[in-house]
Amino acid sequence: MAATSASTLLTQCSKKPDIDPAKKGTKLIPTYCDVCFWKCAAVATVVDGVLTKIEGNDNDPISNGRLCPRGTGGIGAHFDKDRLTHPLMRVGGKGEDKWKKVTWDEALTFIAKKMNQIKEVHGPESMALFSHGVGGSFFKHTLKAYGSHNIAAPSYAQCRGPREIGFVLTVGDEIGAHERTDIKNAKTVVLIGSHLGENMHNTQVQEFAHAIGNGAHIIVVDPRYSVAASKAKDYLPIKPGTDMALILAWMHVLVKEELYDKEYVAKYGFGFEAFEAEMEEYTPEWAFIQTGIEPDVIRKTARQMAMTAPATLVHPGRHVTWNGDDTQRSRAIALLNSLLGSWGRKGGFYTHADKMSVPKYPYSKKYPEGNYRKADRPNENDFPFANGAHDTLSTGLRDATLTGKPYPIKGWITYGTNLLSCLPDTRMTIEAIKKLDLLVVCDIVPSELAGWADVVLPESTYLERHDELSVGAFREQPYVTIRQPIVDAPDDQKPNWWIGRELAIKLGLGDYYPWKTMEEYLQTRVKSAGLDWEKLTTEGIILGEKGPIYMKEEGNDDPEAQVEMLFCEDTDKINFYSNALKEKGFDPVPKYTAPDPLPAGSFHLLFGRAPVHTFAKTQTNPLLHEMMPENEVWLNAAVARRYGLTSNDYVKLKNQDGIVSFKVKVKVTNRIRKDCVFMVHGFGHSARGLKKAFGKGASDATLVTKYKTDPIMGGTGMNVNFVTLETGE
Ligand SMILES: Nc1nc2c(c(=O)[nH]1)N[C@H]1C(S)=C(S)[C@@H](COP(=O)(O)OP(=O)(O)OC[C@H]3O[C@@H](n4cnc5c(=O)[nH]c(N)nc54)[C@H](O)[C@@H]3O)O[C@H]1N2
Ligand SMILES: Nc1nc2c(c(=O)[nH]1)N[C@H]1C(S)=C(S)[C@@H](COP(=O)(O)OP(=O)(O)OC[C@H]3O[C@@H](n4cnc5c(=O)[nH]c(N)nc54)[C@H](O)[C@@H]3O)O[C@H]1N2
Ligand code: SF4
Ligand SMILES: [Mo]
Repeated sequence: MAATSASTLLTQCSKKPDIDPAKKGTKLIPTYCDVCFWKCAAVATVVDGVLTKIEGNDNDPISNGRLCPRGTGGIGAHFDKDRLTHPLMRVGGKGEDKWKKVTWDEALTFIAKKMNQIKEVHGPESMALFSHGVGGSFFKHTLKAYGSHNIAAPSYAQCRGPREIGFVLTVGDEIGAHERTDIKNAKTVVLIGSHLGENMHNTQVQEFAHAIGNGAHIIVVDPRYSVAASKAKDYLPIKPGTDMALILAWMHVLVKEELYDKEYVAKYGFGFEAFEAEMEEYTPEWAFIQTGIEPDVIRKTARQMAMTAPATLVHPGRHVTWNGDDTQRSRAIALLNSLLGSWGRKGGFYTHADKMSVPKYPYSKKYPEGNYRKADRPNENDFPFANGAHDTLSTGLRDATLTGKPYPIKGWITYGTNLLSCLPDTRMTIEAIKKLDLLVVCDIVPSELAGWADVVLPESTYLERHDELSVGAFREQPYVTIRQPIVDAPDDQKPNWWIGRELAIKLGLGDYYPWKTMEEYLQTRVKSAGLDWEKLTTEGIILGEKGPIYMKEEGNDDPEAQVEMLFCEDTDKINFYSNALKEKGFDPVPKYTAPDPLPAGSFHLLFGRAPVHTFAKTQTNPLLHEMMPENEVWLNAAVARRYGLTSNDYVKLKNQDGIVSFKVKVKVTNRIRKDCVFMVHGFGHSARGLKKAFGKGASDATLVTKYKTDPIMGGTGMNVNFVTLETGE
């Protein structure tokens, strides 16, 4: 994207900053990006006190000195005229969108009073927090100090949760974010739905480009001819919801043709015989009937994978909550990689090097003992494998709010998440909100969810605040990165750490915050790690000692391959057969479940990302808005002809439950199956305060009223909705 001039941005500014003589000149300030959660380190340029551009930090292994288009356009958030400017309290009925401006003191006093009432009547666990992103850290701290552990994130059970559990059950470890996929060194890359290039997670896209440049063989499985598909040697336009059948057939071919890595499987595998016996029936001919992919294509692609193994990466995806059997599908992907011997090996999956040791802030006060049983599962035995570190189920907390079981939830605080665009069935979310005694929404813009709040707290953007350190390792390189304020917040917005701290003080929990400023907090952490504060704040990043990333194996003295691999806890092996699943009544070897049949005249509703937007959170950013103001609905050309539609006509979509979308522009294309429509997630905003984005395009979220819950870990499969087209006005 071309750098936007300061004057262009200034015309978009809600309040022109005073040019203070002290601010004259050009300053470069390092930080890390927050337009998504990839945490690319960046350097912002400020001219005469005005933020003019942001670029990648050359020393950062995550950005490699380059930001994605969203990161570059991220500075628009600072200039957004639609921003929240002051704390707001509801004066009308819930959801009527009638407000009075209040001071921070009034807002936080009100919240604290309500929270203390809830605690008195129902116990502290009746307050829940929904939070996405690093900025939620201090809200979490305050809520735990108050006595509740009901803290959920839609980036888990609506995103990658089933993938993590599927891999833990199979190879004994999570994929994690950043993904540990060795795309750069892979000779064959298989993408099952992962739409890299539209999904813009920076380093993955850079590595994907690198792999293509190196002549890697790309196989893409997607009902839609994605950007990644356009780079593929084999494109498999699969019938939606049938990927498990394809993966099983691939494994059938590898086993039957004895193309799998026998040595690897014999050495590291558990239960292979039972697995092998179950693969017998999944012939490519059987899979053809399910998936629509020709048997010879299935055989050919399986052989291709075997040919370059172990440098064959079957990408595990990230947003995998599709059909409700997502843990098992992810497990099948882990098994396919295991047959190829790619887990732990170069060109397959590596392990990030160890992070640098940066001690937590030395708080002396412990969180209170309380009801640590979370409210997201009415029965203890529900979703037996939802037991990761970040396991709380957002829809479970919503159900508890609706039913009062296992105990009532009476208050929600939300931070950096719009529950009306990320949870399935927004009707249930609204019903749950109606039952609450308190809804606090902390956001930067007046989102749909903010419209239902009792109190709205306006946060300063990531360009105007400090945040928690980013302590991580990408491939062999450990790093610590800092986020620091580039410019002042234009109005009465405050940073999350200030809000979390002040709220704790109002709740009588001030002892949990012995520090006064974020700089003091950060300096304590940085100094206790023995790192140079001056260097970190001026360079933005401190790099650690590089470490090995591949599995240690006999006969391989490559210094990169010295990681002691731990496999599954129960067997110390890769579980081709899972006793853990069997014990809980699940299939020990993945099986295929056919998707619900498509009703006549309907289409599968598919959705995904566009390179210039993140979720439902960037549509009001003036720079990103300009690049893509609305989404389109992709329609196969033959189908469009039948409906008499051409590109740029508008239609509405109606789902199986009678929900009708806003009108949305048609994109006529041969790049999608005839039984599917596709749209980019995050558009069709219905909040009137989002002036630029209001009514532009359609929302997939409102059409996702149906979902299938994964019985293993509680993820919500949302790719199970059907729509019809409503033409005419
Ligand atoms: N229908 C449907 N649902 C989905 C998905 C989908 O594709 N389709 N994707 C799923 C996936 S993969 C994920 S990870 C989740 C994502 O879900 P979320 O992360 O919850 O994403 P959004 O719903 O866009 O909510 C982000 C909110 O944070 C606000 N925000 C932005 N910056 C800041 C800030 O600095 N401070 C504060 N306080 N707020 C800020 C935005 O204005 C917005 O209201 O959604 C999941 N749900
Ligand atoms: N620009 C941008 N990049 C992002 C994000 C963003 O908001 N904006 N969000 C980030 C986050 S949190 C996540 S989780 C990822 C999500 O990105 P990914 O994990 O890559 O993708 P998904 O959302 O799972 O899948 C979308 C793709 O799956 C295809 N698809 C739909 N149904 C099926 C099916 O049944 N089978 C197959 N094989 N394919 C199917 C769709 O056509 C589409 O191409 O993106 C990340 N990167
Ligand atoms: S991938 Fe893009 S939006 Fe995400 S952190 Fe990096 S530059 Fe920012
Ligand atoms: Mo996600």
